[in-house]
Order: sequence, then C-alpha cells, then structure tokens
Amino acid sequence: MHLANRVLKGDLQAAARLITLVENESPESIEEMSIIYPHTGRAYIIGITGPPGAGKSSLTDALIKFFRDQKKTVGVVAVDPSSAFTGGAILGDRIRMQRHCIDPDVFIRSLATRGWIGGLAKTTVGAVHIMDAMGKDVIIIETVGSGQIEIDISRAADTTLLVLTPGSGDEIQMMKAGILEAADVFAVNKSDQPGAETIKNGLELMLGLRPHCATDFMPRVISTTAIQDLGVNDLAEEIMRHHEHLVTTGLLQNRQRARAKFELLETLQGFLTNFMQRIDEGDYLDKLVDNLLKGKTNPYTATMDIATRFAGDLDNMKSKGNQK
Ligand SMILES: Nc1nc2c(ncn2[C@@H]2O[C@H](COP(=O)(O)OP(=O)(O)O)[C@@H](O)[C@H]2O)c(=O)[nH]1
Ligand SMILES: [Mg+2]
Repeated sequence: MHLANRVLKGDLQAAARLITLVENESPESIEEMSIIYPHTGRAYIIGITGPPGAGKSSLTDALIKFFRDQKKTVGVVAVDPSSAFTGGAILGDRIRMQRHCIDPDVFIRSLATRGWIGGLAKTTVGAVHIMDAMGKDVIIIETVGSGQIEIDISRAADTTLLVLTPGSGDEIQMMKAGILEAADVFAVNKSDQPGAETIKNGLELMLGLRPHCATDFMPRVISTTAIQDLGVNDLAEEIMRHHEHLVTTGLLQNRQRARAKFELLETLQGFLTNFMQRIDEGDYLDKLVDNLLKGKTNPYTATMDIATRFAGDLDNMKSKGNQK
C-alpha cells in the first residue's frame, strides 16, 4: 500500500516518513502527494512568526492547549532554517511543546532544511498538506527569521500571527520589510518585562496607519506572558476573530485560491529551473551557443529549439508515467 494511503488511515509513522520523503525531495513523493492532495483544504492554518526567542514555541504550546480544550485536533510544523546548522531552536521547540507529545491528536514535526528558502517553503507546504489530509482541524506553522521567509509563510497560512517582545526594536525592521502588512494578529509577548507597553503602543500606532476601509479587519495588539499563561486566551480569541472575519467576508476562499495558485506557480518554477539546469549539463547548450556565434542561429530560433526539446522531455515523462 502507498504510504499516502496509510497516512489517510491515520498512521502516524507513515505520516512522519512521508514528510521525510518530501523533505528529501524523493521522486516517490510526487506520486504519494498526488494521493494526498485531494484530501486537503479542510484545515485552518495559522502561521506564527517573529524573531528567535520571542516565545513563538511557548505560545504555540499554549495555543495547542486552547484548541485541544475545544476538542480540535492539531498539527504543528516548526520550521527553522538556521537549526540545520545549530540544532538549538528545534531542541527548544521540542522541550516547549513536550506536554503534548503523548497526545495522539497532536502531531508535531520540526523541519530544518539546509537554509534553502525555496526548498523550505515547499517542504513546509508539503507537511501542511499531509497533516491536513490526516484530518487535523488546526495546523500551526512556527517559523523564525525576518524578511522573505515570514512573508512566504504568511502566504501559506490563513491567519498569520506576529510575535514581538519588548526592548528588541524589531518592529521598525519588520515594518520596513513589509512584515507588519503580511501579519493579521499581533502579540507582544514577555509582557512581564519592561518596555512592553511602549512596544504595544508603537505597534498600535503603526497598525492604525495601515490603509484600511470599513470592512477591513482591524487588528488589536494582544499582550501575553506565555510562561505564565497570561493573555493566551485573548490571543486565541483574536485569532478566532480573524478566522471568523475571513469566513464571513469570503476572504478565506480568496486566500485558499491565492495559495493554490502560488503553490502551482512555485512548483512550475521549480520544474522549469530544473529543466534549465539540466539543459546545461551535456554539450547541447554549448553547441547552440557555438551556432549562435557562427551566425547559424539566433536567440529566438535557439529558444524555440529549446522549447521543442522541453516538449520532448514532457512526452518522455508522460509515457514513463503511463508505463507504471
Ligand atoms: N520572561 C518571559 N520569558 C518567556 C516568555 N515566553 C517565553 N519565554 C522564554 O523565552 C525563551 C524562548 O522561548 P521560545 O518559546 O523557545 O521562543 P521562540 O524561539 O520564539 O520559539 C524561553 O526560555 C522561554 O521560557 C514570557 O512571556 N516571559
Ligand atoms: Mg521556537
């Protein structure tokens, strides 16, 4: 039986193995994922992002508890591009969420790809699909890093939570990088520490300046102290308020559609990049260049030549697929 079919039957080990296949970009993963894909699109996906040490894992742990109290099943994808090198944060994530380890309705997976953003995004989306197909009601993606990764993750989630802390000054950086725009819900964690009010006020001011019309979701900044479980319910309610907003305005469907399109384009781009790399492997491209220099062809004719080769490759792939 395919791993994917075992995943659909709720086999946790099969799910872990399938995520590894996706992570390693194994060729089998394509067929497995095409079995998974029709069973996706049901889960509510929450992205949690912010600088290292802000308390993302501690808040994730608290949110898992909130959703479990509501009898919802939860999947967590903890993504840390740096931990492939340090190993540190992933260990932290495990420790922070330890109390849920024995709960069969909580599935936690850490991902540490080798710092390659494209691969990371693809693996993350793959892991989310697998958990979605497993029937998880809520899937939380925890990611660290600032800049593009956070914006990419906000594309992968229905609701994106940005976690900041007092005294870090990160908010200015984030505003510049466009992350404030990409987030829906805002938490100032470590509110037990000095300066929490200042950053909350600063954030509220910046969010007030976001362009908005009457039907827009008006975000509130929630103060939390994850280690004392303070503010966590408010935060969960704010996340649910955003979810409701997405549902009632029909924006949820828009986001899902945009996500499907984004994933399709990313996959296509990966496919084309692969092809481009492969045509430079033998002497095919060099011969074309020789002919260009000799004036025997021109860039347009040569491009058509490459496109014909591409179509040939596709035909080959299709007939291989049919032979199976
Ligand atoms: N003082 C204080 N420390 C916290 C709070 N939340 C988390 N921490 C601590 O901050 C450190 C980093 O937390 P973690 O959840 O791993 O952060 P992450 O890197 O964003 O996932 C840990 O030592 C936590 O115990 C908080 O509200 N107040
Ligand atoms: Mg963490």
